[in-house]
Amino acid sequence: MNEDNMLTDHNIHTEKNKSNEEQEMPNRRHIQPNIRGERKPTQYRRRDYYSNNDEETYSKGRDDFSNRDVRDVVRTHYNARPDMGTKKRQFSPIIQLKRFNNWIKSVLIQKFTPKVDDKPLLVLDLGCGKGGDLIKWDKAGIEGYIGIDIAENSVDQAKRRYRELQPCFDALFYAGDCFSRSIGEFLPPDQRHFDIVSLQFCLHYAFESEQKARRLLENVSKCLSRGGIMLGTIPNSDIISQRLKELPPSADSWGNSIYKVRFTQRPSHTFRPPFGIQYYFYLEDAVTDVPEYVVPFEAFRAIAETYDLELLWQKPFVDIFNEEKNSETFGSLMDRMKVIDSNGKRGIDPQELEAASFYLAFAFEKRGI
Ligand code: GTG
Repeated sequence: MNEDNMLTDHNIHTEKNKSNEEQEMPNRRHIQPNIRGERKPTQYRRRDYYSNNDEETYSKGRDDFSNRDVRDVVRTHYNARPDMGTKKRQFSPIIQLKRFNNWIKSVLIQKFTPKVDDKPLLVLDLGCGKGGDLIKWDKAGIEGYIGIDIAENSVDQAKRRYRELQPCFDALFYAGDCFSRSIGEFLPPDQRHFDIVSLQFCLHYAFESEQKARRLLENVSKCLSRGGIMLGTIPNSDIISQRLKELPPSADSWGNSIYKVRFTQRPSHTFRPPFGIQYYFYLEDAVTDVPEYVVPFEAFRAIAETYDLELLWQKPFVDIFNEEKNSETFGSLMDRMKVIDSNGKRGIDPQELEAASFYLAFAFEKRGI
């Protein structure tokens, strides 16, 4: 086992490093007395779960990144993005949108994390990035976490954040591409059993080809136990279809001052065949004109079903906001996460809301054996 992946060094945490999310979100451990407090007994520790690793055997799935293609553009882009830290992040021109999207992910995670006290929850975060969801998973009361991302610099930042945050779960982080390779090549057998697989803002890269989309869903399905949950966030193909229909014939892009979607080849709004429909996405202070692919939702749902993943729920971000903004749990969470518009009301300003309306959230359940 590579010691670098074994993150148990918890001594560099300071209060000043805490984000809004960390300071303000209610922690399930605090709500449920039987899981309150310190770590669970040692049988729930990572060392016991993830034992007998053979780094030599299972490192072959991790990439040497020798073939330059779209995934290298994506990887290079995220590798080049500095981690600005929580203080500077507050001054991001899209901080409202970032808070809003993080609130949406918190809602999704809290809604679909099983509420079980007698069983440790294990999470696989495919496309973990810089570890932006570590606090959310900690609040959800999980016991084990594996984060994988194609951008090795992001993975290093995620490891650093894990050390800073000292969450109450054990974690491993890997750099590699599990959209192209079998998870069996990637993780040793004792690291392949999860209750939740999370795919936040990353599934669209897999829709470059049917092969990649299938590979990813096969990996997810293999890793989930029966009743396990696959959840995530993706661009909303209904919105993309609607915007394409509304575009004048000569136009190939839309957006506003903070985001832009640009097709190199304008597709039919029905998205057939449903793979490889490429566009470039720009979001101020986040994504700089990176190629990604439409995820036609019905095709996604149908393929997922062939891997025993059944759709439980899907909702556009804006609908989640409208439904949950006044709810007891998530409305007050919105206040605590400072998701407020320029008038001091719950929500975000119109430009940011338009960018947020580009996305939907989903949850599937693993059926079968
Ligand atoms: P982002 O990753 O800059 O969001 P943050 O919330 O700042 O993340 N978007 C993102 N991606 C990857 C895509 C994509 O592939 N396609 C499309 N179409 N859109 C994408 O991304 C910003 C926005 O870009 C997203 O909301 C999407 O709309 C879009 P991060 O810095 O990780 O912050 C998350 C959490 O971590 C917050 O709670 C922070 O307070 C906390 N945090 C931030 N920095 C630090 C730190 O230095 N230390 C610790 N401990 N926590 C930190």
